[in-house]
Amino acid sequence: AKTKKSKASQAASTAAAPETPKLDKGELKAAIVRHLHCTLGTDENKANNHAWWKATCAAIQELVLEGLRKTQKSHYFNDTRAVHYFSAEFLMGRLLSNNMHNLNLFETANDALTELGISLTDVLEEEPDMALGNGGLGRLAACFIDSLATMEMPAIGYGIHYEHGLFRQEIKNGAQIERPDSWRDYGNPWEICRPESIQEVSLYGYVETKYGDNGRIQKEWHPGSIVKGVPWDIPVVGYGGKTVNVLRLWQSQSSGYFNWDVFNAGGYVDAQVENVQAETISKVLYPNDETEAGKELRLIQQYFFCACSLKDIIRRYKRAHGDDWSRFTDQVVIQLNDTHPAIAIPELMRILVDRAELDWDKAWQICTKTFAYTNHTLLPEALEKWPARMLEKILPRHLEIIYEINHRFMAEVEKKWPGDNAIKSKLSIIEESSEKMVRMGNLSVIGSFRVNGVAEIHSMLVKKNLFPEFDQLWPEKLTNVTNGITPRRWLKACNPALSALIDKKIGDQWPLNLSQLTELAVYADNKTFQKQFMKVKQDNKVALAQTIKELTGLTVNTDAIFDIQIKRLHEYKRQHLNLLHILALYRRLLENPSYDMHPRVFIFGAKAAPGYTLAKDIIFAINKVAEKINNDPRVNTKLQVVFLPNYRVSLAEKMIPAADVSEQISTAGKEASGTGNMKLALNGAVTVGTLDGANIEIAEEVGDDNIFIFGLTVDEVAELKRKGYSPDDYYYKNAEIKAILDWLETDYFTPGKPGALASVKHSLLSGGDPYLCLADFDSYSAAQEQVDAAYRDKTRWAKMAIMNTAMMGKFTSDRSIKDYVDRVWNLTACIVEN
Ligand code: F58
Repeated sequence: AKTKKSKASQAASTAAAPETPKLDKGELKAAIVRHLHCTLGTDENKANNHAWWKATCAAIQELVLEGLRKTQKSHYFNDTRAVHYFSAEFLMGRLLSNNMHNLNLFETANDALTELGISLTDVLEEEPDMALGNGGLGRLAACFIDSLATMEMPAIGYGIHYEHGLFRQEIKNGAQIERPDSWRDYGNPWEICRPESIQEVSLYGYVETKYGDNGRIQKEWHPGSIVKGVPWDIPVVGYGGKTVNVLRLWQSQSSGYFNWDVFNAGGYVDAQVENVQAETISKVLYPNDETEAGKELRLIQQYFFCACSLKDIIRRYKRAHGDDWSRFTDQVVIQLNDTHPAIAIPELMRILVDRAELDWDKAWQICTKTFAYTNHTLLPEALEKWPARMLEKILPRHLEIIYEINHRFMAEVEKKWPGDNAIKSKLSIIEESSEKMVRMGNLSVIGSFRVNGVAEIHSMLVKKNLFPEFDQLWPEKLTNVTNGITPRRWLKACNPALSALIDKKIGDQWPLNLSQLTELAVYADNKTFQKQFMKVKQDNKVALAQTIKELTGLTVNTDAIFDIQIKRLHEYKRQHLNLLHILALYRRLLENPSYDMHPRVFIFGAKAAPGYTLAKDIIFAINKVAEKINNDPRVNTKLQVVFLPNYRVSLAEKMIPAADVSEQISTAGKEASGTGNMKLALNGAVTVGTLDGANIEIAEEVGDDNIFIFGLTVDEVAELKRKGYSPDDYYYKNAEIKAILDWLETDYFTPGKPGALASVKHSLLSGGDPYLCLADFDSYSAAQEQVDAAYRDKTRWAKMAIMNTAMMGKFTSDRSIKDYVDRVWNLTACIVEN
C-alpha cells in the first residue's frame, strides 16, 4: 500500500476530567422515585420500563439544566464569541446513556436502579433514537457539538425540529419497506420549548422598489405568508459536565398571517390550506443520501431554519451591542454544514442591506467574515442547485440579492481572467442551462471566508477538481479539516468492557486525550494483554449474536470472523462488491467442499433512499443471497450472511464493538471521508479498504501491517476512465466473475422468480459499472484471502486489533474541533465555574 506514517496530531481537549458525581446513589434513587411519583404520576409497583426511563431522564435532566444555567450565565457575562453550527441534520441517537456518562453518573445510576429492582440496560432500550439525519453528515454534527461542549467552547447548534426523522426500515420478504419514524410520540424528556424566543419567517410575495429620502433605492419585500418558528432546545452536555451548550431546533407553526392581496384569488378555505402547509415545513426529514431532492419544500425547510436562526443570533447580539454592527464578526461565526444552509448568506445580506440599511460593501464585508462552509461531497448529483424560478417564487428578494452578489463577483473574475467567458460561466452562481439554476456550492464559496473538505484526499480533490479556479483566486480560502468521532459515545459508552480494560492499562484520561491510546501499543505483543483484549471482543461478539438472534431469528457462529459493513446504501460505497465476494466464496465452497477458509459471518446494516431503486435492489439481493446461504447445510458452517434491519445510531453502538473486520470499500475518490471507518478501527476492527477518504489517514496511523488496502487509487481510477472502462472485459475474461453474475440472473436465489436479482448484474454490465466493482474485484478478493490468513494467526490478529485501537488518537472529534477553532473559528474556551 502507498501510505506513509505520519505523526498523530495531539489531541486537543482543554476540559478537565469528570469530577466526582454530583449525586450519590441514594440521592439519585430518591430523585428517580420522586419523578416517578410527581412527574409521571405512577409508582414503583405500577411503573413499566418506559416510565422508569422517563423518570431517570427527568432526574438526570435536573443536573443538566443546572449546568445549562451556569453555562449561559458565563457566556453572557463574558460576552463570548461563539460558533453557530448550521446543519439541516443532527443525528443524535439516544441521550440518556450519553448524558449519564458525561456527568460521570452511569455507574451510580446503574447501582441506583439495581437497588430499585430495575435493569438499566432495559431502561436504556426504551429511548427512541433521535434520528434527525441521514448518515455521516448528520452524525458528524452530533459528534462536533459533543466535542465543542467538552472543550468548553461557546457554541450553539441550529437545525430543524423534524416531527419524523429518518424512516424506520422493515425488511419484508427481503425488501426494504419504509415506515414513519415517530421519535416524539410519547414525549421527549430532553427538549425544552422556548415560546419566548419564537421567530417569524416570511415566504413568497413580491418585492417593491422604492426611493428613500436620500434618493437611495430601497427594496421592500411584501411576503405572501408568514410562518412561525418555535424553538426547542436540547441540552448538549460536555464530558465532565461543566459546559452544557444547546442544540436549538426549529419547529414550524402557522402564524395565521396571510397577505390577502397576494392570495386574493383564494378564499378563506384556500388560506386555511396554506395555514396547514406552514406546519408541514418541519414535518419530515428528506431521506436522501448523496442525491438532491430539488423539491420546493426542501428549499423552504432550509430557508426556514436559517432565517429563524439568524434572527435568533441577531436578537442576542443586539441585546449586548444594540444597533452597532461593528462588533458582529467579533462575536459571531457561522459554520455551514454543506450547502443546505447556504441560503443564510443572502438572508444575512438582506437583513443588513434592506433592514439595517448598511451599504452593500459594508454588508458584504460582514457577511464574508461570518460564514465558513464545509463541503462533504464531490458527487455531481449531490451538489445542490435550485431553479431560479423556484427561488423567485419562494424568496423573490433573495434571488435579486444572489444576482447582485454574482454581478459583483463576475467583475472580480473579469479582473483576474480578462475576457475569459469559459471561466466566468464555470464560476458563476447562475448556471445558464435550459432552465436557469442557482449553484449553492459556488454561492457558499463566494460568501465564506473559509471552505474545507473533510479528509486530506477529499480536500485535495476539492481544490484540484471541484473548485480549482476559486483556489487560484483565493489561495488561502480552501483548506482541510479531517473528520473525527467522539470517543465518549464511540468507545467509552458503547464498549464498556474495552474501556475498562484500557482504563486499567493507561488510566482513564483517554476519553479527553485520545492520543494516550498509543500507550497501548507497547502491549500489542504482550500475550496476557492480547488475551484480555480478544476476550472483550469475543464477549462483544456473543452479545451481538444475541441481538442478531432477536432481530432475525438466525443463530450465528461466534467463532467466525465478524465482518461488518454498516453505512447508507449507495453504489459508490459498493455493498454489491462485498456481495459479489460473498457469492464467490459460496461458489468456491460448493465447487470444493474442503475449500479452506476460516468461518465468516458477513453482517450488513444499511438504509436505501426510498426512491433509489438500485440501492433497494441491492438490499433485496443481499437478503435473498443470505437466505439461501444460511439455509444451505453444505456451506453454513463456514459462511453466514446477516442483514440487520433498521440500521441507526443505537444499533451501530451494538455492532461496532463486535466487529473483527471493517469494510470500507468505496471507489477511490468517492467517499469524502467516512466516519464509520474510524469508529470500527477505534474498537479494534481491522479495515479492508480502498485508498479513499479517511482510510488513507487511518492507514498512515496504523501502518501498512495493520490494514488491508486494495483496489485502484484515485489516479488509477481517473486513468482507467480516461482510457475507457469496459466491464465486459472483466466479465468475459474472468470466469469467476462471469459465473457469479450469471448466477444472479437465474432463479437460484429467488426460486420460481428468475431475473429477480438481474438488475444488480445489469448495473455492472450494460449499466457500465460506474463505480468499477469488476475492476476492483480481484484485488478485493485477494485482500480478503489475506484477512483470512491473518485471522487464523491468533497472535498476529490480536496485535493488529490492538494496534488499531492504539493508533486512532488522531480521529477524535476533539482534534477536528481544535482544527476548526484554530484555523477557522478563532474561538476561546469559556470556563464555566461550578
Ligand atoms: C457524508 N455525507 C460523506 N451526506 O458521504 C462522508 O464521506 C463523510 O464522512 C460525512 O458526510 C461527514 O463529512 C453525507 O452524509 C448526506 O447525508 C446528505 C444529506 C442531505 C442530502 C444529500 C446528502
